[in-house]
Amino acid sequence: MGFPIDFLWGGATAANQIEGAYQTDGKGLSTADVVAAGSHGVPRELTYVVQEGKYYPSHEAIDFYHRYKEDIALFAEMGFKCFRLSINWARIFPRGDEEEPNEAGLCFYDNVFDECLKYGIEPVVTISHYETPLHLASAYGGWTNRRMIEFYERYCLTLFTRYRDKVKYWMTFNEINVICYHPWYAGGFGSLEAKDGQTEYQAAHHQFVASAKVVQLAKRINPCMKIGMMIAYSPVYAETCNPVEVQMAAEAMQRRHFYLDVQCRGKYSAFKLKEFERKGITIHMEEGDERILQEGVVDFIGFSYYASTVVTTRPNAESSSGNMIRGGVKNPYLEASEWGWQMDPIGLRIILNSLYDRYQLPLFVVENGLGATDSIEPDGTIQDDYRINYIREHIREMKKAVELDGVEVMGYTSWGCIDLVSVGTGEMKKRYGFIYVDKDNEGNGSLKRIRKKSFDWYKQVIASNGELL
Ligand code: BGP
Repeated sequence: MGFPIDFLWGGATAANQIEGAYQTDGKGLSTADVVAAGSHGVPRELTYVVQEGKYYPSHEAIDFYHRYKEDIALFAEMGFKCFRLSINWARIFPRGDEEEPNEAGLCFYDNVFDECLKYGIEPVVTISHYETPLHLASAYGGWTNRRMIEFYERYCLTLFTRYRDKVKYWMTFNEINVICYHPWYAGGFGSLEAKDGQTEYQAAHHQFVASAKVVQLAKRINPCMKIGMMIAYSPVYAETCNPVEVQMAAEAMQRRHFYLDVQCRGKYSAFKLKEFERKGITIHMEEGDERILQEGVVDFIGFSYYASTVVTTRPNAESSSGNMIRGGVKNPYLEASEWGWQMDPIGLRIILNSLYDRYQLPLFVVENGLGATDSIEPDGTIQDDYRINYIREHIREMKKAVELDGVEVMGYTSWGCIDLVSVGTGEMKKRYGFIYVDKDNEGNGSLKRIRKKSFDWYKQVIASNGELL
């Protein structure tokens, strides 16, 4: 009973949200470096170049680049078994299309991985997490261009060879399904928001092929490597038992399953091909692409889960502000976070089951957490019971999926284990961490790290392998 003995407990981050040092040691600009901060209700601005006088949160972030030793020591103190981080592509290939990598960038991640391994922390690496070298976006149109496959392969060849004996777990693209909603983040083209259409799906196809190719590449370099996909996945409920709404909800789930089908089963789903036909979308495939997709299926499914959504047929129904895969209406049975995300721990059990039923692959909850405002008490402590409650309830439901339903879950990494920059708003105020970072939305603060109440709580969760919640 309980979680497997080798369950990967830990925390998750992404390079552009923590590292800072955006031009240090030869790093090139990335697509994340030209997105200025917004705030709750105020959208972020994509400026395409760095503009004087604008505030770009990725430029300093929480300065993990210079403080990784201190931060990893804190993760070790919590007993982390793994640490999910991403590699900033523009540190390794500053423009993206060079033949040779930047040695200083490679050294930085050598140091980070060595620091993790020193404490027995397994690095779990996202190869592309919402950033692309800016040059690849401006000169090639990002993932709309098929040449991205070759640049990505070269980048991966460099990583797999260099970190052959340091990194076992990799994920090819963060939230691959987000490319159709936020193409700049996920694909280095277009704008911050978009409707799914021809351009987005063609870009997704290039990512599918790139991902499948590097799954095989990794196995050639080190057969022990485990390569996963990563998707933003959450349940969509019908507001009533009206079959029309139930069908709407099923179609919303199909929009997610399409990405999983390609990366886990190795082919395009029938429902998607029909949809493309109806919409006049044609995916340009080259000879051999279908075979590549079939031969490059992933070893595990990583996914992010924060909140569920509800669909309705009611016209003018009040919408909920949702999350990255947004939309939907208010769920009267759930409470929403300060940022309007409808918190739904049982939803986690539901999706663990639906994913496992459908693919029978090991599942990795690589993002889950509560973005909330924290305040420092007069005695210097941070009493984040709301965060403890959120994570506790989600772990409880994950435990049921393991114990009662027999779902194979390999790990859990809470999102933003240390406070970091929010993707959606660019804020620091939307905090997820067990560790507080002294920095505000305008970029002021000492960057000092402070353990929150949740720090000790999570430590005990890990020490008891999820028994003491
Ligand atoms: C996911 C991203 C993460 C992270 C998280 C929280 O979609 O993969 O990078 O940021 O969402 O979102 P936000 O930062 O908007 O609160």
